[in-house]
Amino acid sequence: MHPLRYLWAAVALVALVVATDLINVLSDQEIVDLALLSQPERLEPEGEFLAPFLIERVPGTEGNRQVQRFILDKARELGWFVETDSFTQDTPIGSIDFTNIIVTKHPQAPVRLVLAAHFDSKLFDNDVFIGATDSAVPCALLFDLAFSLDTFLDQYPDPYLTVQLVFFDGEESFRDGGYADFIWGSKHLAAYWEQPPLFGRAGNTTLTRPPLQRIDLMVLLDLIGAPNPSFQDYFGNTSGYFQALAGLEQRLNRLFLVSTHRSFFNTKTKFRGSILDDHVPFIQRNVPVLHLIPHPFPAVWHKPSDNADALDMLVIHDVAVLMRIFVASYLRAHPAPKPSSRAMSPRLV
Ligand code: 1BN
Ligand code: ZN
Repeated sequence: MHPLRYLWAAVALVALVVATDLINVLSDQEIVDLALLSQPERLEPEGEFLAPFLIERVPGTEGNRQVQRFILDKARELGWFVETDSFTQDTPIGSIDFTNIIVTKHPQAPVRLVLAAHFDSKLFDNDVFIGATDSAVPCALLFDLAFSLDTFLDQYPDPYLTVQLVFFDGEESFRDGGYADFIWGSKHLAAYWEQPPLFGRAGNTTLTRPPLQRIDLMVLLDLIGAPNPSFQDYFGNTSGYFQALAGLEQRLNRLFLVSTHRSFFNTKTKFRGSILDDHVPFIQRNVPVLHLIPHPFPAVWHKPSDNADALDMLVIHDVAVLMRIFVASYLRAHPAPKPSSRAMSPRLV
């Protein structure tokens, strides 16, 4: 066998082990209990989590600032730790202020499972663009996840791993000017997070490491909410998590806890090609990424018709339940590492 084949076989084996671990870590009863936490009305177009995002929210406009205030208010209501990353940049339409918002359950936990989406909407010169799937629904799903799982997360008062939400600003280009005019917020945050925190640079603990190195996995949600999504296995190093999502979806189906009864995950073929999005600056810095964006994109993509009428509430509900079960399984499967006997043994002189 060619040596590369051994490598691929090893990668596939690791993916299988990761997937099996995550799929089975919760009991049926725990899955049922978590699924029953759903309050689908909060994710409806008039609902508490979605309605505030269904407005034009182009960076630097009042609509964008209104959505920022909503995210900050909701995060404080949750009682999670809130940070902002604000900066100004020259863009093809002039100098624009951007703000990324980061919301963390347990900021002292050394390692983070990041769930991310962009809250800005694309500038249309002669039309109204709401971007219901792009990315109002993904942002609402982040809040649904945080509110519904908060009590579960309280069971880990001093955890090793915590949940961190990232709301990116400026994902959309203003004038389609290539990479320079695109993903303004994520480029800034990834570069900022390469630096160690300003406080406590002395010492070398996980808390003084650059935030980028504290990310265990970044799950980026985009273009979700239209009927019949088909998520693809985009990256070999997170394929195990992709397979785990597909396996958890099957368990939910068997337990009659999802309503669409057809898989959202293409587990048959590996995706060829690349999709540019907010994950790129993080991938470039070796952060493992799971990209939850359907391919093909929704038919309404970057059209004025990407509004509340484009949404399939059953799909949104099913994705919400699946994300909740995935995150709970992920936390359960990643307890704090036991100190190794090497680290515990007295230093030999
Ligand atoms: C996704 C949603 N994207 C923008 N809105 C990223 C993208 C832009 C993907 C252009 C492909 C082409
Ligand atoms: Zn878009």
